[in-house]
Parts: sequence; structure tokens; C-alpha cells
Amino acid sequence: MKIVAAKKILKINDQLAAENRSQFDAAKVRVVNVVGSPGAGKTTLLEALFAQLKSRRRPAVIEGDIAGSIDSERMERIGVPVVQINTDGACHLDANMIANAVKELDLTAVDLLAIENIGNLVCTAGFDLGEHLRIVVLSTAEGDDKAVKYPAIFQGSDALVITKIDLAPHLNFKPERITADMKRLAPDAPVFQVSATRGDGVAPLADWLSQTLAATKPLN
Ligand SMILES: Nc1nc2c(ncn2[C@@H]2O[C@H](COP(=O)(O)OP(=O)(O)OP(=O)(O)O)[C@@H](O)[C@H]2O)c(=O)[nH]1
Ligand SMILES: [Mg+2]
Repeated sequence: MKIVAAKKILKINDQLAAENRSQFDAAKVRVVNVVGSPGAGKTTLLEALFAQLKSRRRPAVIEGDIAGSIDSERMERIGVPVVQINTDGACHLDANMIANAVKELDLTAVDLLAIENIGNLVCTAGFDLGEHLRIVVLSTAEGDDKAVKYPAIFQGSDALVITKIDLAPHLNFKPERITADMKRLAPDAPVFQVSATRGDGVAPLADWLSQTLAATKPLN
């Protein structure tokens, strides 16, 4: 019997992620990995962010979905270059998928690459893609207890974006509860409260993202 240890697979992923990051650094492209549950509001947030950032950054997107190209079509509608990855069942993107998707992009025409990961709070936590920043998106509809129940994804993120804050009054969602949990798990990570559909809170997030990515030093 042959057993391939998960640790070995993760090690190979980490090596490929480091190669991706070197390629991004050489091309002066800054990369953000956007993670969160299905329907949390990742694509809507990216649409709102790009509207804010378009005068400052040249964005592109890699969209990860189990199937279909709905989110890529949304990006095409707002004029953002996009590559769709269909994982055909896998619950997260990995560094090899990103390496292949990047071949389809002209990195000389891009300085901000957003990767929308598969909607999942568990599998996405373990896989470095070669990004510079990871942002976890949590919508008010999911409940304010999620950082306690799914700590790894919050612990490994550089910022928490609470979305659908316009719905909070209907959902008994307490932003201060998840903010306290996030501070415990990732003390340096800022927490943003956003309504992407109304545009509330998007500007401070766009400013933070822009400044933080600009200040990010090559990691390899
Ligand atoms: N009220 C409200 N609705 C929102 C907000 N952001 C997103 N939505 C809605 O939430 C639903 C899901 O949004 P998406 O942006 O597609 O979510 P997603 O995380 O990209 O979903 P997947 O890619 O399928 O994982 C859509 O009906 C959006 O219109 C928000 O800030 N407020
Ligand atoms: Mg989406």
C-alpha cells in the first residue's frame, strides 16, 4: 500500500506558491486572495472595489468556481481582464492552478491581481497560492460566531471584511463579537464593515488595500 501524506502535497504546493510569488514580484504585480463562504459577497465586493480603484490600479482577476463562468462574465461586464478556473469538484484553488491560469494573463498590463477562491471557509485555509495578502469575507447572514468555529481561515488572513452590513439589523449580527474574535486570532489584521451593494465602507477598504499592497515587499 502506498500512502501520500497530505503534508507532502502541501509542501509541493508551498514550493509552487513561492514560484508564483517570485513571478508576481518580478512582474511588479500585487496579488490578493479573496476567501469566504459561498454567496458571502466576494464577487460583489470585487466589483465595488474595482470601481474605487480603477484610477489607481490596473486590475485583473482569476475566478475560481467548481463549475460555470458566471463570476467571470460579471468581471467582463465591468471591463476587468479575467481567467476562469473550474476545479470540477475541488473545494479550493491551489498554486498549480494559479500558475496555469496566470499564463493566460498579460502581466505587463496588470498591477493588481485578485484571486476569488472557491466559496469555502475550510479547504481554502491550507493552500498558499503565492498571494501577497489574503482577505476573508464574511457576510452578516452567516452569523457572528464563525471565527470561533472556523479559526484557521481567519487566523491566516490579513484582513476581515464583514459584508452585507446593511442587513445586520435584521440578523442579530454583532460586529463587535467577530471583531473581538478576529483580534484574538489575527491581532494585526484590520476589520472592515462594508455594504458592497450600497457602497458603504468600500472607500476605506480600497485605500487600505492600495496602501498595503504598495508597501508589501517581495517575499522571496
Ligand atoms: N444586501 C446585500 N447583499 C449583498 C451584498 N453583497 C453581496 N450581496 C448579495 O449576495 C449575493 C451573493 O453575492 P456574490 O457576490 O455573488 O457572492 P460570492 O461570495 O461571490 O458567491 P460565490 O462566488 O458563489 O461563492 C448576491 O445576491 C449579492 O447581490 C451587500 O453588501 N448587501
Ligand atoms: Mg463569486
